[in-house]
Amino acid sequence: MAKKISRREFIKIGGLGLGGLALGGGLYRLFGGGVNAPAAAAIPGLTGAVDGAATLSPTICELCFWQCAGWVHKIDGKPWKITGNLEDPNCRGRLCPRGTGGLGAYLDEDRLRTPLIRASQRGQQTFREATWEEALDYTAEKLKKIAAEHGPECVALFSHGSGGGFFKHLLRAYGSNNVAAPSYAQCRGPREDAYFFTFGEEVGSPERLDLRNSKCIVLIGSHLGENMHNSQVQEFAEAVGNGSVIITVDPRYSVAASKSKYWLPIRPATDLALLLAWINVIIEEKLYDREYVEKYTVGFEQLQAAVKNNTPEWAYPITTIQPGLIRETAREMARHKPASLVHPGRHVTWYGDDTQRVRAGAILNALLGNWGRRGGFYYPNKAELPEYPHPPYPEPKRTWRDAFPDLYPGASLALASGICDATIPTTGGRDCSFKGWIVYGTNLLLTLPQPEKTIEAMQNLDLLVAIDLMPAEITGWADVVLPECSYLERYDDLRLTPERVPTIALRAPAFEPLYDSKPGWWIARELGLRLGLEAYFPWQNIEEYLDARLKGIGSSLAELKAKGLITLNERQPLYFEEGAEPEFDTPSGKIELASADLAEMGFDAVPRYSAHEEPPEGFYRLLFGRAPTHTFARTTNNPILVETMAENEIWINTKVAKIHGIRNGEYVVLVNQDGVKSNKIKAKVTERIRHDCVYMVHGFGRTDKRLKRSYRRGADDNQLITRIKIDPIMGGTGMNVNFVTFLQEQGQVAGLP
Ligand SMILES: Nc1nc2c(c(=O)[nH]1)N[C@H]1C(S)=C(S)[C@@H](COP(=O)(O)OP(=O)(O)OC[C@H]3O[C@@H](n4cnc5c(=O)[nH]c(N)nc54)[C@H](O)[C@@H]3O)O[C@H]1N2
Ligand SMILES: Nc1nc2c(c(=O)[nH]1)N[C@H]1C(S)=C(S)[C@@H](COP(=O)(O)OP(=O)(O)OC[C@H]3O[C@@H](n4cnc5c(=O)[nH]c(N)nc54)[C@H](O)[C@@H]3O)O[C@H]1N2
Ligand code: SF4
Ligand SMILES: [Mo]
Repeated sequence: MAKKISRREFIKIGGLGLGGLALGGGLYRLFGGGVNAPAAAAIPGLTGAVDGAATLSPTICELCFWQCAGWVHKIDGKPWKITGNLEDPNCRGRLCPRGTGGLGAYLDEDRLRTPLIRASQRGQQTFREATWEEALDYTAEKLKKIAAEHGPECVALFSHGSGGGFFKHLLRAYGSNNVAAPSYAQCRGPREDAYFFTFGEEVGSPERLDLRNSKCIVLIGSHLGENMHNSQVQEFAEAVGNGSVIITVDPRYSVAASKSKYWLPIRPATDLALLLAWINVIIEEKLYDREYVEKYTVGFEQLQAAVKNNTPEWAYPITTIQPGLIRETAREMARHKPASLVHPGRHVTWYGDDTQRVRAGAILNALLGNWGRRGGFYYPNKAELPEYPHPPYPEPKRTWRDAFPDLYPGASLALASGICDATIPTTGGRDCSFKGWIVYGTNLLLTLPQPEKTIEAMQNLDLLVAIDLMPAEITGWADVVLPECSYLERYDDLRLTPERVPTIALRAPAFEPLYDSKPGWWIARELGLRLGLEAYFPWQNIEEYLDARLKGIGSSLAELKAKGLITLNERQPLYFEEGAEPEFDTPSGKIELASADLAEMGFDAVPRYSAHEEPPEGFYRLLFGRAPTHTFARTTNNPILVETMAENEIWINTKVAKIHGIRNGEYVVLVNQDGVKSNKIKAKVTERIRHDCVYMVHGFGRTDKRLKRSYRRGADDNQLITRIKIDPIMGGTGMNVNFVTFLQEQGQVAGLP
């Protein structure tokens, strides 16, 4: 699809200018050593609380992917604390609880300590300790063999996190472009594609939402405050403080719902019906931004005709939301337009029709006229650095796409789940093209649905390398485990953040790597050298690499080490200016209320509701989400953060608990529709959730014994996700389609005959 290329082109960020930068020193001695710190380093927490020499080094938090810039404080060389960088738009000087507990990632004594090589068959956890020489030689030999026998395209990279960029570079130099991440097909993929089909642009991360100026915010799921993405939560809090109207649609009374004027406890899986009813009201009552719609959009008549019958009365029995409330909330949204925003969501892979559901929200946003408007979606700036020069990458002979020529035409990135499928020789007759997996900072057994399938795929591999910090479940299945040092012990590539205020930020090591762990950039380069790819790694060390990139814009590593972050000067307007004639990267050049791209691919140009399967009698839909002080399973063993929450709970409606004879605080075992059982999990009996679903926080119920603090604490949602609904447009895996009931001690299904 030609448009896909132009999207990629669009995302490649244009030029930038920079000025007014002065070089600073290295680390600062704030006490006892003559303070010479610029304003950015004047951390409030340091005001006289301790004696002794404090030094600061710049970091970028790796506890999640919001990538907040901060400072690591040491007293006499020992870790003290981490604080946010005041100049950083992602954190505005304040880290979230996870980032504040980041020292735990460094201090965790359960960390991987040395390279490991498998000593028996996969599935049995027998490894021998190896030297780096041995482990890297072993890996490189296997990679060479796969390239010679099957072609380099048969190796895929799964990656999540900053260091993944170096492995992506390695893989592309080696000859494969199969780079996947669960953060696409298991997370925000449908959203990016839905917005692309509508506005010709993705939403991106951090999301380009002008929340702080919004007068009305609609959250579909999106449990902000539990989903702790830093500046977004701060802006949401500002909006709440300013009296903005919050409308939260969630079967669960989330933290966000508790801050809302309207909580719509919708029947799970029916949001598309509600969105269509809202569109219907806004069109029928002529509440949309008429001038905006006329000037910037196409497909209005088609949309109007398509939603004609989607009245609030139609939506009521589907969603259980009263028609009066649907009308009232639609009018409320319209009253505040264009500073009225339907949040596009982030983790949106719920029911398999996710691209269309998110698109309905995008259409609503277009009707409210908020794209390019204050309080809606702003236009992010540009942040760019020249690449370190390297030879062009070889052209891969095949990609993951060749295994799926007929499916998921809207996918803009490789599907982690698709690569998994194409590794199993028999899956749906897909070409078994994958022989090697390099897995960087992603714990596939907890984050790819249908873990049995992931295991089957891994059993078909010639090589599985895991580069991780912790003995995560995935490392137990690897042939080679390469221990990366924590983010506090390494440099990484620079953070380029466009947003309202464009910035470039640095992560520098605050400590020497503990044990025999190494930074990702070093591991990738050493593998590159062993594969004969030295032309792609011409730099001797990371300092040289970073300095060269920064010199390209007149800055330097020394400057970034001193400041942590630089702000770029070149700006573009955040909102449409008066009389602007913006071009949208869609087939029509306008915002597409009816999508020509989707129609051409054979999908509905305007989203249409169809019903999803409901839980059988005695079963409840399993929903899952986030807790403020943990990130997935990344942090569940973190010695600081475990103090805040050591296990998860299963939220059960009071009436349901009564039917099953479950008391608050007692342990239950969940069993899903396919008979798969969970680890025991504490019941949270509450009115805060509907009767037809249950809810847990993802990331618990760890199964690797080496994780001493988290082993078998709480339950793992992923284990129970044995069924998925795949989005036909882009291949996202809808995971909220599993149903569970409760087992009592004797192994009987509670409440059932
Ligand atoms: N603290 C913390 N913050 C995080 C993360 C973390 O691990 N920890 N992870 C980050 C990442 S990668 C992501 S993608 C985001 C995810 O965070 P979000 O994008 O906010 O994820 P959701 O899946 O929308 O949120 C789950 C909410 O959706 C509700 N829900 C479930 N099913 C339905 C439904 O059918 N309809 C409606 N209306 N609501 C439903 C649940 O009850 C729950 O409240 O969080 C980010 N922020
Ligand atoms: N069942 C279920 N599945 C899900 C979700 C869910 O809520 N439930 N959420 C989905 C979402 S929104 C997303 S974004 C994806 C995320 O899924 P993944 O990409 O798998 O992300 P994480 O769980 O963060 O991966 C964590 C791994 O990174 C390792 N790690 C931590 N720090 C470092 C480091 O500095 N270096 C290296 N090399 N490794 C490190 C951890 O030890 C762990 O093994 O999962 C998706 N899948
Ligand atoms: S939001 Fe929190 S965990 Fe994520 S990068 Fe920022 S401080 Fe770290
Ligand atoms: Mo995500």
